[in-house]
Amino acid sequence: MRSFNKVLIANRGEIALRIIRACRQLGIKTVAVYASADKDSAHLRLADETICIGPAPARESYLNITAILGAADLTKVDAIHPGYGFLAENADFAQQVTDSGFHFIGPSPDTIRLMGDKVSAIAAMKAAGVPTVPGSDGLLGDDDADNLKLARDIGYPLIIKATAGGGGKGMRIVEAEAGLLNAIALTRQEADAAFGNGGVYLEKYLTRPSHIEVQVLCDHHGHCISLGERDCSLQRAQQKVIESAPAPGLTPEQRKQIGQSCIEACQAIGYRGAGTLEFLYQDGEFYFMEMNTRIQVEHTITEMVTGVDLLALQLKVAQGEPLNLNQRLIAPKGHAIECRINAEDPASFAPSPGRIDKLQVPGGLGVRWESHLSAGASVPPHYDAMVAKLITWGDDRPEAIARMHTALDELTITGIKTNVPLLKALLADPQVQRGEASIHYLEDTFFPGK
Ligand code: MV4
Repeated sequence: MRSFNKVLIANRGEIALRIIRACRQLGIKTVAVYASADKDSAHLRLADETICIGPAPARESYLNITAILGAADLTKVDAIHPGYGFLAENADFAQQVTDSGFHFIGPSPDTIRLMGDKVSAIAAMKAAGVPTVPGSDGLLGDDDADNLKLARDIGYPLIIKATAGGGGKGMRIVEAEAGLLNAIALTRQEADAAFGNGGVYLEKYLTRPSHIEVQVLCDHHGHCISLGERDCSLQRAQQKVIESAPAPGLTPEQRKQIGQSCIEACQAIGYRGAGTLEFLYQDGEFYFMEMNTRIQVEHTITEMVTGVDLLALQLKVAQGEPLNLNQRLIAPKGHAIECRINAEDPASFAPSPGRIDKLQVPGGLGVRWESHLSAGASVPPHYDAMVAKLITWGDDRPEAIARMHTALDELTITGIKTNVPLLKALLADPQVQRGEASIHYLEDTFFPGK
């Protein structure tokens, strides 16, 4: 079993800070790469070494594989952690990392590729016994008559999806047969233009599902555990806003059953590392949507209810350590909520970059602040708007919400605009408090007609 002496973090912001913290606690040295726009980011001060890999635009820095591998060579790291976003689910990057003699902290390139192609991901999960959405069970062919018949058998409304898409890109809802063929052609065209792959598939469209995802972790010795589930239904324009763990409204039996299905599926495909299986949940049934082969933004709420340091486990597993946690020990306790703090105008959602003037962060029992922000630092316009995560834990959902209200009231950030007003409004909403929101609730309730 190898142990890493030094790890390069190929990412920025709060997740780079999170990874550095986990490495430091394990006695692993860290190399933080950064684009020039991030030169005053607080996490750089905690890294053992820092290297500027390019100018601000992501394609010239955080997406610049040559620059990242060059930095890894220069600093003689043992492994590279991709974080989330950027190159985290890029199979070619994972391949080039291992071809260059470094460990990639994540699953194999083949697994990343398998899950990146939605049709192959669904086929693999279905074969392993995971419940999937009734649909075309594969790519649509070019025969119009076949597609019309297939659609009729599934039943309208339907949704057409790009197999190379994901995260909401390359999807089109079809209400009735008259629109089917045109919708297939359009979705193919858009997918080909966006992903270089026009493959599309069909699914029954679920009209008011929740979005529930299951966190798994698998070691290199075939041992997988599930760390429970998260509800991520509160989203706007395919961007999660507030996440909760555990998912409200599930029975212990449902919890156990879906967790077991995910473990068996991961074992069947030889999954390694941290992963998340995303489901739509409607009328008591789960339907597999896609699998994320990275650590996710909202890993934090799973950590709060299980007490497990997911980043430390991810690193240990990548070093070849056997999971010393067995499933019986994972007993989620209490309830956790995460609010994503975005640098954006609360009314228009336009990005609001700028220099942080004052920063006063909340604290107290059950309150967790995850951010690289510091007073005087700048929020560059080049990257995702999320600048911090505020997480609270309580014995139950009401207590977690009460703590979140107090924490949001304590939070002071001046110099940029943020979405805190929307977060407060959401947490004051009775349906949100009961944890009964579907994926359309936020938009339908707070931005009707948008
Ligand atoms: C769906 C769906 C309803 N029925 N598939 C959105 C992103 C990608 N994960 C797939 N998505 C959806 N797939 C079927 N058969 C609704 C969505 C969807 C969605 C899913 C989860 C969270 C937020 C969403 C927002 C809009 C649409």
